[in-house]
Amino acid sequence: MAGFAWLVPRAPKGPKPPRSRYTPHPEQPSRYHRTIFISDTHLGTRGCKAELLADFLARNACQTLYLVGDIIDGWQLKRRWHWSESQNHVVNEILRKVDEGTRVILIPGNHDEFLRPYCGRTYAGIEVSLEHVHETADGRRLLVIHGDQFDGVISFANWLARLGSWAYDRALQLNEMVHSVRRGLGLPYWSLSAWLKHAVKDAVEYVCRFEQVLARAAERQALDGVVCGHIHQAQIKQLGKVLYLNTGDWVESCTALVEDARGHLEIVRWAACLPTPASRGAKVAREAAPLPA
Ligand SMILES: [Mn+2]
Repeated sequence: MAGFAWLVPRAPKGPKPPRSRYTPHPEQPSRYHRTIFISDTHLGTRGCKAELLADFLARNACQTLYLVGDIIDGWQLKRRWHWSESQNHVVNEILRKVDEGTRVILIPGNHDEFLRPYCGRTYAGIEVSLEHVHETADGRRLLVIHGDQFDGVISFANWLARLGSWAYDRALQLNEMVHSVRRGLGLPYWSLSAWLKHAVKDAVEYVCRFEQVLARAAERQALDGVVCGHIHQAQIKQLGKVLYLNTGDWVESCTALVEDARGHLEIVRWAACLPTPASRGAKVAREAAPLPA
């Protein structure tokens, strides 16, 4: 055994790291769902709202948890990896669910496509699957898939899906610069922001086409609906015969899709669910009576 001493973690030297505000082991979850779907958590990035996500996972129990892609950001791994204590809590909460009997299914996305070769295997009790058909309590069959597979079909401007608000802000600054340079050269005004508005219109069109293409994929398999992520826009809507459901993300909106015991599906916006410090006592008391699983 002596040869494996390096496997045993050593106690860290120096001062203890500051404790985070998140309590890793609350008494018990206060909300019960049949199924929880989350996606686009982007663990490994600064943008990941890990503290809120760990809190959501700790307080919400379920029979089945679907992790619908872009859970770990492997692209970020190649650049600057960011891993915080809160992100450890997220992993711990997922593993705790496995230990407590929750079925956890991970469907890799494009940012965690390094997991795709492992589809069909189970790691630490987490099933890895390219896509999955989920049957709701009321018998509807839903295709669960990340959604990036169709980026090639939605051929135009798929880079726009990644155009974050920061890029837009930079572009507006750039617009000012372009304007003053052009003025110095005696050229007429050309608005980059107007061009960007056009691009945003394209982005809206991209979202529309994404929804249509995903709905068609479910229809082709004669399914009742599709659950996806990828575009960071939580949504439930009927598109023809198909129910389109998008889980949203944990970078901006902090949303999850949940199914109750009767098969009713809804979007939870966790940041909006959190009590303000003043109302915390009352809110916790109300949540103490658990719903039937
Ligand atoms: Mn994605």
